[in-house]
Amino acid sequence: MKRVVSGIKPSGTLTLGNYIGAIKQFVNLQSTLSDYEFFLFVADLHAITVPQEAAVLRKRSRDVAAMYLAAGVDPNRTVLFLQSEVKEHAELGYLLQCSTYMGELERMTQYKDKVRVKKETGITAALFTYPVLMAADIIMYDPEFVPVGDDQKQHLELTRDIAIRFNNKYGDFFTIPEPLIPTIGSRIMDLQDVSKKMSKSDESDKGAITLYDDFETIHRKIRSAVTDSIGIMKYDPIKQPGLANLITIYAVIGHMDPEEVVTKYQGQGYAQFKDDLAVLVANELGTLQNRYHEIIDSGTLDAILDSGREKAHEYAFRKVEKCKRKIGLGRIKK
Ligand code: AQP
Repeated sequence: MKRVVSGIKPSGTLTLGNYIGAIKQFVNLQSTLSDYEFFLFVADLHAITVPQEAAVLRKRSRDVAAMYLAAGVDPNRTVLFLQSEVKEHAELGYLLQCSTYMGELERMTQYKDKVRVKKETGITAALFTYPVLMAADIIMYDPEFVPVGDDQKQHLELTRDIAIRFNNKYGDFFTIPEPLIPTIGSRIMDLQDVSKKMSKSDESDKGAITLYDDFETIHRKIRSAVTDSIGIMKYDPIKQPGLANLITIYAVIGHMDPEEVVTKYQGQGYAQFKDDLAVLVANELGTLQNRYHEIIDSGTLDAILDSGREKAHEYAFRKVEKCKRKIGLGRIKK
């Protein structure tokens, strides 16, 4: 059976960037790739690479699972689970660390970016080795495809390198996964600082629309989104990056091409476009939030996560046992 694997870490409040770059893409794939099996996890082990409050983390993990279901993930087609409940993830992560070089990890731009910001709070060893655990999360299930946003491209390349190296040394064992990066919306930028991507763990949420925002908040954030003084509707990510970011959001949510959005608002100022965009986003998120509220406190969510844990564990246990034998771990039985 061919497989797709994806995950999101519960490290903050989910943003429109996560929704467009990862969640929506995953749901679309589920309806287009009818002969595939889907594995989807809440990457709580990744969240603790930076300091977290225990109760908040537990709540966020549940929230992420509920949001995926609210967005349309079908539990009959997708194995949905919490990463920390399938212990083999950490085990395979360690085994793969033994096939990964320091130099490879030192080159990871996301690590370098996070170190720059988090210097004063201390850098954990796990933040450094994070991409290896991510490689384990993925190749554990032998997927063909991994839907991610553009920021995860480098980690996916490392995942492939680690899997290829392992296969070269121990014989064909892991499937080499391909990243699936959306053609539009692979990097939604911060609304206040368009040089950086919209992120869920940013201290201020002024530049990020969260999946829980109401219409007034969304309207205010979009109204104050940085654009330019050129005043002409054009999709130009280099010269008009703020506007291009908003056009991208409009295009993805409205199922249009960026150029169609430009044509629609040609000759009008940015204000009308921003007002309409706020309505479009609020409608989409409003529907999502209603479904989320139905799911979050229901016993169904626990039943789905229990069943996901069992199915994922069944696969992961067999994979890790085989992997250990390939490496030479375990006893010789007489
Ligand atoms: N701004 C974005 N635009 C498009 N896609 C995005 N993703 C994240 N931000 C954007 C995609 O969402 C998934 C989430 O992956 P993750 O939770 O493992 O971590 P991340 O990529 O580091 O996401 P964040 O929101 O920036 O989290 P923090 O702030 O905690 O580091 C991935 O598929 C990602 O590409």
